[in-house]
Amino acid sequence: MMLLIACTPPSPMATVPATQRGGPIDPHATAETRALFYNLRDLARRHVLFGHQDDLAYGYHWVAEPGRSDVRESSGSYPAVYGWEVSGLETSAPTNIDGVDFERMRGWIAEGYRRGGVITISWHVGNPLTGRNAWDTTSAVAAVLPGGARHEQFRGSLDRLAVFLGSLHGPGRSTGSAPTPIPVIFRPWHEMTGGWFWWGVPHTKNDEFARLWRFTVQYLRDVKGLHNLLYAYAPNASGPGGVDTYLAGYPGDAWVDVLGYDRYLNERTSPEALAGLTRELSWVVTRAESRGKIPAFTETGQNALRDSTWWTGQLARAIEGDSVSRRIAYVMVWRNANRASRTDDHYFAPYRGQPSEQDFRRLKADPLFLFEDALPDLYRLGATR
Ligand code: BMA
Repeated sequence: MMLLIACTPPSPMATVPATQRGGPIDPHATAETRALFYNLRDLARRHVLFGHQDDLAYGYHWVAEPGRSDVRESSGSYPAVYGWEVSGLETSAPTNIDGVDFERMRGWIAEGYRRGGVITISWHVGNPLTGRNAWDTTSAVAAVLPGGARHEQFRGSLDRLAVFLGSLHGPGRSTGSAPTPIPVIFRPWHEMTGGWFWWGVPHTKNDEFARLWRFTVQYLRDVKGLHNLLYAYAPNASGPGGVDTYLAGYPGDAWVDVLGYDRYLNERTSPEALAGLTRELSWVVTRAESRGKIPAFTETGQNALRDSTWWTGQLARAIEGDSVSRRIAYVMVWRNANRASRTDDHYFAPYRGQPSEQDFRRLKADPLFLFEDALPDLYRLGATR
C-alpha cells in the first residue's frame, strides 16, 4: 500500500493512445462537429480525402451551373472536401474576392454537406488599416488586437463573418435530420509564415500573431457562440527544411484542431524535392498525432497541370512517400478559375478533356484516396470504425 502511494500515479495521458486523446478545442462543439473531428482523425490512418476549392461554383469552362463540378466530370465523383473563400464578408460585399455570390455559396455548402462532404473555409480578409486587399502587407495585426486603433472595426468584421458561419444549416445526425449547423473547418490567417499577407508573422512583433489567432477563436466561439467550427493552422513551406518556421505563429494546442500545410509544386519538381515534401508531411503528421490533432495537406496543386501524370507521378508519390506522410487526413487542390475570368491559366484540378484527366482517374482508383462517392458518414460518431 505504502509503496503504491509513494509511486507517481500513471498519468491518464500515458495510457490513452494518442488517437483517442483530446477532442475539438471547443468543449461545446456540436455533435456533428465532434463526429467530424474524431472521424477525420481516425480515417487519416487509412485514407486521404481529396478536396477542391470552389468546386461547385465554377470550373474552367463554366460558371454557376447546377450540378457541375470539374472534379466529378473528370474523375466520376464529387470531391470529398469542398474549400470556400469568404473574403468580402467583412465589408458586407455580396460576392467574394473571386466573384462568388455569398447567397449561392451558402447553398453550395449545404449541397456538399448533404452529400456527406467536408466543408473548409479560408478568409483572404482585406487589410483593415488601408482598406486594400489581403496582399497589402502594411503591418496591421497590432491595430486589430484589443486596444488597437482598428479593434472595433475588426470585431465588426468578425461579427459579419460569424453571421455567415452561423447561417450554414443542413440535416443533423444527432437530431433525426432536423437542421443543425454545418460543421466547418475554418482556416483563418493561413500561410502566416510567408510574408505575402498582412497577417504574416514576418510583419508582426513578439506574439502578436498568436494573440490574433486566440482572439479570433475566442470571439467566434465564446462571444458569438459558434460551435460548428474546427480550426486549421496552415503555414506555408518555408526555409530549406520546408517546415523550419512551421510553429512560428503557433498559438498552442488549446487553440488548434487541424495541423495543416500549404505547398505548391511545379511541373519540374525534382525527385529530391518530392522526397522533401514527403519529409515535411511526415513532420506535420508526427506533430499532429502526438498532440491529438488532425494532420492535413490544406492547399496544394500544380498550376495548369502541364505535367499530364502529375497526380500519380508527383502528388501521390509525395503523399505515399513513407508510412507516416500518407497519414494526412485530406489534401486539397486550389480553384479552377474560369478561363474567361483571367488572362492567364489558373486551375489546379482537371476538367473533362484536360491532359491529366486519365492520370487523375488513376489517383481516384488508388484505395488510399477517398472522393465523395466512397465516404463513410463523417457526421456520425464511430462511422469510420
Ligand atoms: C489566390 C488566387 C487568387 C484568389 C485568391 C482567393 O491563391 O487564386 O486569384 O483571388 O486565391 O481565392
